[in-house]
Order: sequence, then structure tokens, then C-alpha cells
Amino acid sequence: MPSADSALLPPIVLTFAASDPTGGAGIQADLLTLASMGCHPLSVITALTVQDTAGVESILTIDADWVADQARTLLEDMPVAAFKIGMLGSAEVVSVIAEIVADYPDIPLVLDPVLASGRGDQFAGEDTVDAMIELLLPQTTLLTPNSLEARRLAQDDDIEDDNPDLAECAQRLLDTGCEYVLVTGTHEHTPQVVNILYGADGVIRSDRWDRLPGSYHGSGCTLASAIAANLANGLDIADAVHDAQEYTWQALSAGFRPGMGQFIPDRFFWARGEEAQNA
Ligand code: PXL
Repeated sequence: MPSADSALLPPIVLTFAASDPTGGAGIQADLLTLASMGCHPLSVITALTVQDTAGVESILTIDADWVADQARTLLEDMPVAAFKIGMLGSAEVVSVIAEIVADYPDIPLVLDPVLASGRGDQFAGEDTVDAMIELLLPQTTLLTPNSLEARRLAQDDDIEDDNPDLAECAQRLLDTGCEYVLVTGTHEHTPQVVNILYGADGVIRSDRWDRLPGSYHGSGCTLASAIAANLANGLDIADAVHDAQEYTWQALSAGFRPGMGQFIPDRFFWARGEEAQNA
């Protein structure tokens, strides 16, 4: 029989992100990942995109009041165990989401600072980036920038020829008030991908993964959602981050190429038969 007993509910994760109709990235990636990891996803759409697996053609930002109404309506109805934030589209949307999450300081918040797609499409202007730094980073449990985003967010325009290394970038981001920073290393020219989790006392863990040959669409969304799912399931930060990397690596290595562009991670790799996985 269906149950309304809150002890029997799957953990509920609320994701704020933009629609990617390919199902590779964005809110669709979050929904697939959260469901695959045993959570019930709530989704607040911040923008619509027109895109295929090769690139983004256009973006329509959702009115900030509509974003706020979607979230408030859900939060008044259901208990949320974690927040995950992806592409936001405008400074106004950043600002309303910051106001909403401020009312729920005990809910862990994973922020994937989506500034551009893996293919170089730009998603965030200077005003959106500034609003994220000022309003959202101080409320963030875990920030998950790739190395390019970490450098852009940590850039200090007051320092001449500012060129901080990634550890210094992480320190500056922690100084804005977020609790942990996971810098992912896919874009660095290292033989393996090295992802490093930083906290107030420095490096908490550093994980290395064999580089996969393809170019993937939605790997960052998958990783951040998997971490949010693990936090909602009660894992501590170090285990949540490790287990989510393992899950993401497996989803990527089982990835497929449905169109002419990038590969898409298979977030339900575990549900396919041997045959599908070896094909
Ligand atoms: O992968 C980052 C990302 C997030 N959200 C949306 C996207 C993309 C990349 O293309 O389209 C909607």
C-alpha cells in the first residue's frame, strides 16, 4: 500500500536548474541521477534552452517570480533533505533563490556553478557571477567548480596579473563563506583526472580517475546531483564526494552517443543488462 509515513519516504532533493531537452545535462540530468540514486527529485526550472548534443542555440530565462513561486510552493508541501543548484540564467534568479534557501539554513546545499557548457556556450554574465559570489556562496555547503570555473570565480580584479593556483582558488572560495569546495580536474592537462575536496583545514581528500576517451555532456550535473543524493541519504561529506565520483565515472564509462555531438552519461547503467553495457 502507498505510504504517507514520512519515515518511509525516499529522501527528497530539490534541484534548481535549466532544462536541457537532450536529457544530457541540466534538470533532466539531475532528475535521472537523483532517481537512480534512490531519491525523489523536485525540480524548479530556472531557464529553458534550445539545444542538441552538439551545442546550445538559445536560452530563455524564467522570470524570477516564477522561479520563487515554484520553489515556495514545493517547500510548503514537502520535506526537502538537500538542495542542488545548477544553471541560474540571471542575477535576479540568483537573488530570489538566495532568499529562499536562507529560510532553510539546515538543509545541505550543493552548488554547481554552471558558467559555460563543456562545449563553450556561455551561460552566466558578470552580474550573475557577482550575485552568485555575494549571495549564494556564503550559504553553500559544497561548491563543485571545474578548474576553469574555480579560476573565474576566484579571480581578484584588484590584483595585477592575478594567477592563483587551484589550491589558492579553493581557499579564496572558502573565504567567501562556503563550507567545502570540490575542484574537478577534467580540464587540466594531467594524465589522470584529479578531483580535490577542500575544507577549512585544507585538503580533505584527493581522488584520481582514469581519463575516459569521449567528450561528455552533463558530467558536472551528474556529479553534483549524485553528491546531493548522498548527502540526502545521510553520508558525510567525504564519503558523499567519493561515492558520487565513483557513480559518475561508471555513468560516463557506460555513456552513449545518441546524436552527432557529445556522449551522454548513462545514469541508469546499473539497470541495463550485460548486453547493453558491452554493446
Ligand atoms: O553541463 C552544464 C549544463 C547545465 N545546464 C544546462 C546545460 C548545460 C550544458 O550544456 O545545457 C541546461
